[in-house]
Amino acid sequence: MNYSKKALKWATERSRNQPEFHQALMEILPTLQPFLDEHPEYERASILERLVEPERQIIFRVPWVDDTGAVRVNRGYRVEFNSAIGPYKGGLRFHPSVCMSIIKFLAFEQIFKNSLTGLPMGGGKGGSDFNPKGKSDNEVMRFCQSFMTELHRHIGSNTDVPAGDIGVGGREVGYMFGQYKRIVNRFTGVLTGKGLSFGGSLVRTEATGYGLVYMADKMLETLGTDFDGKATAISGAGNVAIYAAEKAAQLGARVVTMSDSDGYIYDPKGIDIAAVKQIKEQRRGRIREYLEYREGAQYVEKGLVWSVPCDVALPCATQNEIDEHGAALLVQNGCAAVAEGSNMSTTIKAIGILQGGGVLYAPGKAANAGGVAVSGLEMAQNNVRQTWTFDDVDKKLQDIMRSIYTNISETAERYGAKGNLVAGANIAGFEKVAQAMLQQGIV
Ligand code: NDP
Ligand code: 2IT
Repeated sequence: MNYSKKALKWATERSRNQPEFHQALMEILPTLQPFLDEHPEYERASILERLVEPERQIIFRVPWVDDTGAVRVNRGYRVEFNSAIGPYKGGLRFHPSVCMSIIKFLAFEQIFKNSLTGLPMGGGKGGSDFNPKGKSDNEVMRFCQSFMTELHRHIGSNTDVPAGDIGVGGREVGYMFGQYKRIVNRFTGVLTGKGLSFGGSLVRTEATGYGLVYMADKMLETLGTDFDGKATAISGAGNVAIYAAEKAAQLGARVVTMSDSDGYIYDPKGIDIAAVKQIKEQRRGRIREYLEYREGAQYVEKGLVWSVPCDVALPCATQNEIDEHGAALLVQNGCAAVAEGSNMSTTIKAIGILQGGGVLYAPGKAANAGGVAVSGLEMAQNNVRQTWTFDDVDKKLQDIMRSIYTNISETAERYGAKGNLVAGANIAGFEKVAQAMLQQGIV
């Protein structure tokens, strides 16, 4: 049995009942084998066994009081997975599905993603099974304060720097930052995605979605085309989906779908993004309300976005949102490129169907790295107490996304997997982290 298979078996056996984490291991470890064949020193140093074991996993109680005066209890998590190349860095997810398996898969992916950005950031992720939906601002504030009352002792601007993810945006980061500052009596860049008046970076709000489209644009370029006139299917209607839609439309795409967990909208004329922003960012409403804004649009309750024919697909909601059925539909309908805004959007079998069906496919750890990349730029600005302009940051984001694309496609080719951006991203992300771990000794 080769080294990556041995390590996969070992890691799977010691993390029972963690299907999402297993899926991430299965997607990543086997693709590293060609690199490991060239570098036997990594097996001698048990790098994979160390890589798949988080440096630290924190689970804590989060008690809070709701608006009726009832005491509620949620569970908080932070997985500090790997700090070989920088402080732990990664978002916080507030969603009822959150459990250790999901946080571990996200933190594990984050190690590779952060490495690909070229910035000095290790991998981490956290969150809670708290459901922000239907909660008042005051309830969200009290929850965030309680969450940070415990989390604060584990994080720091040179230790671990959280940010947003599903259910955590500017409002939540603001409440958590306020509580952190109050407890430690220090104003530091301990979180990213902060408000612009207290250390946030321009472009951080847009970064994941914009970066995703910059990456997809490079993919289309290698296929000899561009976004102009392309029917683009987007899932989700949150932070990543909205700014992916905005940038795709700016590049001439016709964004035909967006969705939330209730259903999707189809607008053949191209989605009115200002309307979606008003529904989601202002009203915190449901995507079905789009019908109030546009005639000729349709709403499909519980429908599958991927059943709408498209040239480009940008999944921006959650893990495993493209399964075998969805992938088969995309191939059938002649979709040319899929770039993942969400983390692990596609099941392993579905990835095989896309790649086998001639669809150019970029995994989330490369395609959605723009968010954490601009988080890294926010940390840099906080460290030098400066604020860069929108254009400065946007330009840096474009450069980073382009260099990630070049790096992963060249790496794939170098290891005999031309066009396989999964292998390219995994090997390129791993290379730097593994080298750092080796040089730092047995830690
Ligand atoms: P938001 O909370 O802003 O939006 C999430 C969107 O996805 C909502 O429309 C939500 O619908 C939908 N969604 C979430 N969970 C489910 C589910 N289980 N089933 C169906 N729909 C669902 O989150 P983000 O936009 O920030 O994150 C979206 C994805 O992008 C996640 O996978 C995240 O990990 C990834 N990502 C985010 C980054 C960031 O900077 N924010 C950076 C890199 C990746 P509903 O409102 O009905 O729940
Ligand atoms: O998945 C991700 O990369 C994020 N949620 C963003 C992490 C960050 O630290 O900005």
